[in-house]
Amino acid sequence: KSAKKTAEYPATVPTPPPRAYPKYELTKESFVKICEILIDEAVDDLAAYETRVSEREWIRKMLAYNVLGGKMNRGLMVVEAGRLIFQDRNIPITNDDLCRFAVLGCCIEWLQGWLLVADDFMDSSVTRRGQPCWYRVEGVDKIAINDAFLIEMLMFKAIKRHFGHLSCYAQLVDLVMETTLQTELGQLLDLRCEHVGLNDFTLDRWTLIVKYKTAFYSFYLPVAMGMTLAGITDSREFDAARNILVVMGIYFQAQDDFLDAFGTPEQIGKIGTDIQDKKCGWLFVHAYHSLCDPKQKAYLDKHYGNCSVGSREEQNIKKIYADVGLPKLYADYEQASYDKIVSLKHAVKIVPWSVFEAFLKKIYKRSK
Ligand code: DMA
Ligand code: MG
Ligand code: MG
Ligand code: MG
Repeated sequence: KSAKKTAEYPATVPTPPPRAYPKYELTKESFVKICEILIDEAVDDLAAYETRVSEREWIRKMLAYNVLGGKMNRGLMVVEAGRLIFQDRNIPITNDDLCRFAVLGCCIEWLQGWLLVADDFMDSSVTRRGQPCWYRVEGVDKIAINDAFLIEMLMFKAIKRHFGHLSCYAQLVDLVMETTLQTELGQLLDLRCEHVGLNDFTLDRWTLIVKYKTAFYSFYLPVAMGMTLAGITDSREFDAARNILVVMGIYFQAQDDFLDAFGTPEQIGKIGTDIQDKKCGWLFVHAYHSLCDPKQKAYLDKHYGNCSVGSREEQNIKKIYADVGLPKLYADYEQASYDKIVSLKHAVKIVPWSVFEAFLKKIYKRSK
């Protein structure tokens, strides 16, 4: 079936076929190897666009900097979902199948890569994955904006190269585009907070922001990709999976918000910026609306979003968060979220519960 040619239009630069797949080992190293092959393919393809060697080297370096070095949870979950769906149906999975799941997994890592390049620029962040944010690297600065767009389009090229000849191609592209739109709408809602009064930072607003900016691309997309490539077509099953995964994604972003203030940079690979960025974060919402006394609330009114990284005011706000008992509330919330997710177990009929369990295991009580 791979002999069939990718659909090409008259004005398109031809997409060369992918390289032969290596032996896949179900390890993170094997997954990273696929990601490196995709980088090589992407860079090689650019010769047909009259790019010069120096630009191709820029792109190689830029991709390696921004798509490798993460935990790869999202990408690895595509392989895991695919593998478990095949296993559940007693279909033997071939090496090519595993590699295709891994290619889609890498595509999520690229999607995440460009979202983070843009997110760090917009959030004025300092570090990411234990190194300077891409826009802060010498000689990058505003080029990071174009680089973010480039990673996105090179991801679509990779999907075309590896899946263009398959019948699920259009569905995969549509899935990625819809998910990107949802994420961008979430980012808009998140970034607009800078111009919204603190009284409007409600739990409902927080839930809406994180559902869109995080849950769809981080949790629904990996499983939906695995389902699509495994040939699942029942839209009710996609709905059922999405309902569970959105709950998981919301919980995941609550963890991200908690770690922004209470995680160490060594643990999380980044320096928290939510307090100075005036984010509608999980900690703030609970502190401001239900836990603070009038004096503490007045301090937040004065300094939240109005202080710098590492400042005394930022430290004091973190102290308020601790004093009002947020770590305990968070621990209870973690348990409640876990229980809620497990209670949704019977909603899925085709995708085995082990897929959701594997995801939950990766994130439950995480500290990085
Ligand atoms: C993450 O929000 C959302 C996207 C779409 C990248 P965030 O700014 O809280 O993420 P981080 O804490 O990793 O900067
Ligand atoms: Mg950010
Ligand atoms: Mg952000
Ligand atoms: Mg964050």
